Order: sequence, then structure tokens, then C-alpha cells
Amino acid sequence: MDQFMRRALELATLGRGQVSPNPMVGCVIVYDPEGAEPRIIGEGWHQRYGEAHAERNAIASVHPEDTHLLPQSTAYVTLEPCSHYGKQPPCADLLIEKRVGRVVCCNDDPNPLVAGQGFAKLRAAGIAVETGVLSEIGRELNARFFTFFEQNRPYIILKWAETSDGFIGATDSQPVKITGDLANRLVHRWRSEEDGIMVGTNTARLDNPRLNTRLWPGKNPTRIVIDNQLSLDQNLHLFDGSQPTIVYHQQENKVPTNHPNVIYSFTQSLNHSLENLHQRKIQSVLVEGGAALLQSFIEAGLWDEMRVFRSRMMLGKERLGSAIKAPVVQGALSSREMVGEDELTIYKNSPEK
Ligand code: AOF
Ligand code: ZN
Repeated sequence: MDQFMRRALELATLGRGQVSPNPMVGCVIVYDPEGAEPRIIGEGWHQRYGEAHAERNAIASVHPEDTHLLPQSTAYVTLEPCSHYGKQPPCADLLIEKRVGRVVCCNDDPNPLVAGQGFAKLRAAGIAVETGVLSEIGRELNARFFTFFEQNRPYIILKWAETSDGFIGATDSQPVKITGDLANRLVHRWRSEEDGIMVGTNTARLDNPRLNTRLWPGKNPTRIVIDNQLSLDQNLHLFDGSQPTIVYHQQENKVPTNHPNVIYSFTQSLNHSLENLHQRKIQSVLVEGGAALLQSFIEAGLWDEMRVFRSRMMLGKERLGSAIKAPVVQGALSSREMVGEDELTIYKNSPEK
């Protein structure tokens, strides 16, 4: 059974980068009457946002001479089949219509539009249903999707680069270059993989970042900046209209300058801003600093991953006076590798099991 679910999970990953904010989903249809050697007769995955779901693609891939085998077959799906009309009709209805014998799933769908109703439909039609097979792997695969629906906030990745003496920069002059080219390119790839990228006021002011993906051929994320006092210079790259930008501020009565492609939103706290991002269907955010913003996420326990680069360079004693200390890492060590000359360590905030 695991073997077929593993194959379905593998198929699901083929949708990576194409299906957000939908989950990656794979489906394998196995002809497995009692006493016979099981045989895969169909495979499919959710390929692109708005297009056919995994189950529909898998059913469509079954050879016409094999469709009569469906009542004696099991559909292995990595997510509970949907029960609602979204951009696509319900997969549960399709499986019922095609008289698939049995359905085995990896994860239940947390989307309130589905949430158990897919299974209920199948069971009501007399189809045997089993769920929870390799569920940890499925949750990891769609961590953004599950966090978004279960915690009502985006998946949060804290990212920073620190010098070998433990600093992420200095306030005295130009931005400090800490990491090398390979690491920088990887960060642009990460930006393209998330819906949003966030910085605080000081980083916006001191670094004047573009927060785009110019070093990687991927989509630009929505830029998010916390500017509580609405004090940022309006000539910063963030306000150039080249990509959507959301500015969270705390000035209830101040009318911000109007810029194309810039949304101003009054929020009272970080939590409130995350709620607002959830309403805007931003499923994940890469937080790129600075220290104060990273620290406020850490203190609130509002993070899922820390991605930390450690470079060989030292900031040096002469700049200690204006040096900005790196946050203290937390969580469980997930991976460690070299990216060019820089060491990358990823930590996950996995709750106790
Ligand atoms: C499935 N199989 O392959 C996927 C599912 O707007 P729609 O119609 O594309 O629906 C999107 C929702 O459907 C998504 O939020 C999630 O709950 C479910 N995704 N379900 O049965 C699939 N991608
Ligand atoms: Zn579906």
C-alpha cells in the first residue's frame, strides 16, 4: 500500500511551483482484485493552478480497454478528494461516477470547503475509504497549504545571513555583503517559491532592497513592508510599482501617498498583519530582516523555518559599535550544507509529537 502512496506523492511533486495556492496532489489507480498481482492502470497529478485535479488526470490516463476494471481498483490519492465546485468540479463525484472500488488517502483536506465532506460523499456512495497513509510525508510536502488552513496564517520562513563573528550587518555605512554569489542566487530562488517577502522599516531604509528575483528565472513575490510610522522615503525601490507591495502601518488617521501597485493597510500588531495576509490568500512569507522584525517573529513563536547562512567573513572589531547582532537560532536542525563558501543551516519549528 505504501508503495503506491509513495508513487502518488512522487507524482504530486511534479506540480511544484505551478499549483499554489492549491496543494500538490498526486493519484495512482491500481487494479487490485483479491488474489491477483496489483497493477497500476492510471496515474495523474494536479499540474497547474485552475486546471484538472489529480484524480481527474489519473482517471483520464486509464486506457479505454481498462476502464471496466475501475470497480475492482483502488485510487491512491495524496489528499482527500474534493467535494465542492471550485475552478474544477468535485473529484469525489467523479470517483463515484466512475465506480472506483476503494479510495486510500494520505491527508484529509483542511480547506473548509472540503474538510471531511469528500470522504462523506464517497462513503455515502458505498465506496470504502481509508486515510492517514504516509500522512507525515504529505504534510511536509504541502506544509504551506496545511499551515495556512490550520493556523489561519501564512507559512513563515525566517532568513538571515550572519558573519563568523555573529552579526547580520552594521548601521554605519553601505549594506554589508555577507554571502557569496551562489547563496545570493539561492535566495532569489527562495523568493520565487513563496507568495510574499517581508522586511522591516530599518532594512527598507538602510538597504533600499528591490526584493525581486532578478538572479533566478521565477515569479516575483508580493513585497510586504512593516512601516508603523509611515516614515519611509517614497523614492525607495519598494514603491516603484514593479511588483505588488503591501505596507502595514499603525497610523489610523494618516492618508498615505498613493502609488500604483502599493496597498496600505492599517494593522495594530504583527498578528493582525498576518491575519490580513491570510485574508489576501498569501500562503507563505519569506522574512528577510532586519534583526528587530526577525526577533519579533521569534518572540511570538510565529515561524516555521529558520534558514541561516554563516559566512567566513568577520565584521571586525572596528565596526562593533554599529554592528547588528544575529538572532539566536531555535528549533530542530533539519539540514546543513555548503552553498559555495557559505554554510546554510535550516531549522524547523516542529511541535512536539
Ligand atoms: C483534489 N485533488 O488534485 C487538488 C485538490 O478551485 P479548485 O477547484 O481547483 O479547488 C481547489 C481546492 O481543491 C484546494 O484548495 C484544495 O482544497 C482542493 N485541491 N483536491 O481532490 C487535487 N488539487
Ligand atoms: Zn478535486
